[in-house]
Amino acid sequence: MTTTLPTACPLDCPDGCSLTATVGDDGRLVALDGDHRNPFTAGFVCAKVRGFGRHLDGDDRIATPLLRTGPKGAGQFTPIGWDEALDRVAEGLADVRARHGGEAILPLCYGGSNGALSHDCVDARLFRRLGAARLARTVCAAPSGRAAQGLYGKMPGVALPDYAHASLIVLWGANPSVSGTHLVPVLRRARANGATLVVVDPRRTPLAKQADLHLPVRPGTDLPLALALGAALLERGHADLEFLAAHGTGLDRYRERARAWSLSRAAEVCGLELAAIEELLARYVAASPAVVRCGWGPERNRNGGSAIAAILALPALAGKFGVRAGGYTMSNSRALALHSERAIAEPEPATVEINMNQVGRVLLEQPARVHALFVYDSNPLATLPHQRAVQQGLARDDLFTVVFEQVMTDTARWADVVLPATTFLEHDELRTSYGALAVQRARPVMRPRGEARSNLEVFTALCDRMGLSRPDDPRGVEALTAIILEDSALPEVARAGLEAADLGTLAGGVQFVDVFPGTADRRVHLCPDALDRECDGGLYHYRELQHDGDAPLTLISPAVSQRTSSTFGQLDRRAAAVHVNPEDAEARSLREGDRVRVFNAQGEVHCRVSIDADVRPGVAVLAKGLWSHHTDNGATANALAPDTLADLGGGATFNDARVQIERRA
Ligand SMILES: Nc1nc2c(c(=O)[nH]1)N[C@H]1C(S)=C(S)[C@@H](COP(=O)(O)OP(=O)(O)OC[C@H]3O[C@@H](n4cnc5c(=O)[nH]c(N)nc54)[C@H](O)[C@@H]3O)O[C@H]1N2
Ligand SMILES: Nc1nc2c(c(=O)[nH]1)N[C@H]1C(S)=C(S)[C@@H](COP(=O)(O)OP(=O)(O)OC[C@H]3O[C@@H](n4cnc5c(=O)[nH]c(N)nc54)[C@H](O)[C@@H]3O)O[C@H]1N2
Ligand SMILES: [Mo]
Repeated sequence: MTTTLPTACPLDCPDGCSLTATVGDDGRLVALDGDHRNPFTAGFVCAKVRGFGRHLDGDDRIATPLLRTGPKGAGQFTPIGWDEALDRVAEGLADVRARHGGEAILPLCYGGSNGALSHDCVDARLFRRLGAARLARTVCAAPSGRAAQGLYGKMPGVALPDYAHASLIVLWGANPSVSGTHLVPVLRRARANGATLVVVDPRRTPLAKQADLHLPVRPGTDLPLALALGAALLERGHADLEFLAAHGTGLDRYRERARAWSLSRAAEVCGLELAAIEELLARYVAASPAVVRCGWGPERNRNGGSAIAAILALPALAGKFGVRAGGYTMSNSRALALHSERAIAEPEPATVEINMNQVGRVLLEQPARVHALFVYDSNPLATLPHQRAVQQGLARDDLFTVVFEQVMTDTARWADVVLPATTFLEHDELRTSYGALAVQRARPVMRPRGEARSNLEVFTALCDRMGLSRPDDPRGVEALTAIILEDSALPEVARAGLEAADLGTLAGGVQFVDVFPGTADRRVHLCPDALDRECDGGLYHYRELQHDGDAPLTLISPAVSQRTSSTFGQLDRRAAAVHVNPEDAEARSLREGDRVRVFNAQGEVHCRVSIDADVRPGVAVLAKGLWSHHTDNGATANALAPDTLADLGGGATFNDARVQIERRA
């Protein structure tokens, strides 16, 4: 006998699928499929989620709490009971706090694949009450979030299903074929209705191959491209001055910054054909509804914040708002945000802040700042820049490290105590997606595997053990869910859906008709002061990264279909390859499948090479989210990625990595 139950995908992806789980009487997961409750899911799911059973019940799943028995990093552990594990963690944290102060404890969590019950909930209560250091969660979406906030106050974007009505779609540094696959059939429908597709991406992605126009921009140069388009709109009389007068501010300042960028200068800096930029401009001017789907590719470099701002300014300049499917989409996370300070029940202390992108550097070079590291909802050894520093930091004998995880990740191997976590099939979750307009409640569909416990249970237990709980603290799934829903500013229709059927959806609005900027004056700010002050050299100031002769290739590390960031990396044992253009391969006498060394002053990766005409010359590609078993020396793209920061939001600059490649003997 089997039972089929509703659930919802929590993974870091714009789509927010509604799922059905078919579970056997023995608790086995028989099937996990997409259903139609969230219409955007459209009855299908990606292969990763369909195969979730291999993550749930695979060999790498952590069954019990574990205590380190061998040297750090050796992966030698002995199972212990929860009582002992919680005692050890509580004692370890209390000891560090007593000797070095609360700020010497660093919670390390990104939480992209977590909802409102497993992230920024009782975990935050614990760390705030401990007076722990605060982590700036900058590894993703920090520059784009700042830009979208500054220009539009995070106005909700064009809803992804509305793309079917567009006549021009620009995918700008977004690759929905892997990173949000439910947009793909919508694009197909739009094109069947006559829409034109343009892709701006250094790689010929699957959709770039089908596109009417592909601009293989040099990584990190979206800023000059977007500014040149903006300047040309203004200079050639294509700007919608009436719209800008009614709904915009900052035009003069924008114009002043953009005017230095002619289309031909941009062509040179961006490594593009002038004719291709002219064609993009002409198509954009002519089409309505025209929508820009801005992805996260353009933000992961030193110019990332200004680049996103310049891209998002285009629909305002060109007057593309005001019609269904006209405008832009970045993140829709603000449309159905879930958050409650009352649920945390402790104000955020003004303790020291550590930028997530520089955790390695801090652990290694300023060891006195962090004596206890508590990792959860994150796999830093696989996902943070400057991997060698992260690893050497984790190797510190004086660092007390707790890793709370579902599976034995590269990071967990360095822990002193490992705590086994439940997955979304085994715990309660409350989740909103950042693309599709859906908010969902997922209830457990099976009993936890082994001894696994949810974040909620574990952080509550730690608060109790450390004497940090208070009688009036909200506790437990029901109380916390009720408070979070009460405090979150959900539109009534979404709230009603959630209450009736665990799923609230929202129809997409028309930008500047039904939805407006969240800025104080409800206008678009083309050059907001706050961003201007934050950027070194001012907003829209382009910073060229000098190519050092020893490392002439730009290494980018985009998302791939096998993983969500590093999640599921244990399931794919195939060796990774660095992809390079035939021209760059020939210049280095590389043949398909050769063993190579990809290196720069910071680190090196030993892997295979794949010769790939879909990668533009001058660029090398090594996938995001690799684990140590994917390469010959255990290092990944993150060993080569710098821990310098983007111009806005302290964001990551993974794609500023510069490398050389040579054949290994
Ligand atoms: N399967 C899968 N899905 C995912 C994820 C995953 O890892 N795997 N990750 C999730 C997360 S955390 C996120 S943030 C989103 C990301 O979603 P996307 O933004 O769609 O994905 P990315 O791979 O980060 O980048 C998109 C594209 O940007 C290109 N790119 C790189 N540098 C530049 C540049 O300088 N300019 C331009 N124009 N393009 C550039 C890359 O070649 C890539 O094709 O996806 C989410 N969905
Ligand atoms: N080189 C390179 N690196 C990158 C990027 C890049 O473009 N290039 N992109 C960056 C981006 S966009 C992002 S978002 C980050 C993501 O980086 P991370 O936040 O580290 O994301 P994941 O690798 O998915 O790790 C999440 C971990 O949390 C665990 N987990 C899931 N649910 C729970 C739970 O309920 N409880 C507990 N305790 N654990 C749980 C999962 O098993 C998984 O190991 O990576 C960044 N890293
Ligand atoms: Mo991300």
